[in-house]
Amino acid sequence: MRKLLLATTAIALGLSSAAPAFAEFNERNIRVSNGINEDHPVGNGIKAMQACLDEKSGGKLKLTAFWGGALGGDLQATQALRSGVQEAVVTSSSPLVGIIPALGVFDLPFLFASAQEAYTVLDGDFGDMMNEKLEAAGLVNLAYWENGFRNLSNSVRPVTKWEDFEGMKVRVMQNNIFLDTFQNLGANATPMAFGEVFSALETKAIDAQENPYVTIDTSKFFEVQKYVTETNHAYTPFLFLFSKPIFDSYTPEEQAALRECAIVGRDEERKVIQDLNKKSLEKIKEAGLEVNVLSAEEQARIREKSKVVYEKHKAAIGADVVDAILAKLEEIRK
Ligand code: 2Q2
Repeated sequence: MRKLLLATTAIALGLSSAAPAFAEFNERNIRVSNGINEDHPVGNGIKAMQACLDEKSGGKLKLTAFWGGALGGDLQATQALRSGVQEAVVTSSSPLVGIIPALGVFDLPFLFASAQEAYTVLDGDFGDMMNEKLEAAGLVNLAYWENGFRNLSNSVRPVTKWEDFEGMKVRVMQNNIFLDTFQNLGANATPMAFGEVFSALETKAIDAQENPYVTIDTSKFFEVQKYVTETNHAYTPFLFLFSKPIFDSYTPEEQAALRECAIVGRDEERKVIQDLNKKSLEKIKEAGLEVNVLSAEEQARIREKSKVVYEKHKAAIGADVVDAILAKLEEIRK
C-alpha cells in the first residue's frame, strides 16, 4: 500500500521514475593545449570531437583549446598532465622520448612508407602496446591524430642530395634520434622547442627546420624560408593525451565518451590534413619558395645512409619495440 501511495504521489508531482538526463555526466571544463595554430587541422578535429561530446554528454563535457603553445611547449604541457594540473594536450610523440624512450621508434628515419601504413600500425595492437607504456607514465592516449610526413625547409640552398646538408643549421625536435639523423647527413642539428622555431628562422639563428607542409603553412615558416625539399624522412603521430590522475576521477561513461569522441575527432583531423597538405604546398609555391622533390635514387641513398641510426638507437628505444614494428610493417607490405 505504502509503495502504491509513494508511486502515485511521485506521478502526481510529475517526477518520472527515470534518472534525470545525462546523470552519469558532470560539468567538466577540459583544457587541451598544443603548439600549432587554430587553422591547423587539429582545430577541425577538436570541433568534431566537441560535437560528439555534446551529443553524448548533453553539453557537459567542454573542450577549451589553447593554441600556439599558450600553456607551454609539448613536454611542459605533458608534465602538467602527469601531475594532474592540466587535462589534455595534443603533442607529437618525439619530444616525449625522455619520459617514454619507446616512443622514439616513431622517429626512426623513413620508417613508414605511407599514411595508411601508419594508421594500420598506430590504430592496431602496436599502438595499443605503446598506449600501455604511456598509461604507466600517467598519460592516457585517447587516439593517434596526425602530424604527418616531415619535409625540409631552409633559407640557404636547394637540397637535392644528402651532401647538401653539409654544415646547414637544422632545428630538430628535442629528440636524439632526429638529432642523429641530421648530424649523420652532415647537418649542424640544433634541438629546439617548437614555439621558438619561427623567430630562430627569422633571425637566421638557424637555417632550416623540418615539418609537414600544413605546419610550414599554418605556423608561417614559409614567410622566413626560401627553399623546400620534399624528403618525407619521417611520419610523426600526434598523441591526444589525457592526464591519467584526472581521467581516473571521471565516471566510466565520461571516460568512454572521451575515448569514442577522440576517435571521431581523429578521423576528421586525418581527412582534413590529407586534403590541406596539398593546398599548403600550393600556397608555399605561390609564396615564391623554390620547391623540389628528392629523386627516388636520392631517397634510396639517404635511406641507406640513415640505416646506421636504427642500429645506434635500437637498444635505447627497446629492441623488442623496434623488432615488433618492423615485423608489423613487413606483414602489412606482403
Ligand atoms: O616540429 C615540431 O615540434 C612540431 O612537429 C610539433 O611537434 C607539433 O607542431 C606540435 O607538437 C606542437 O605542439
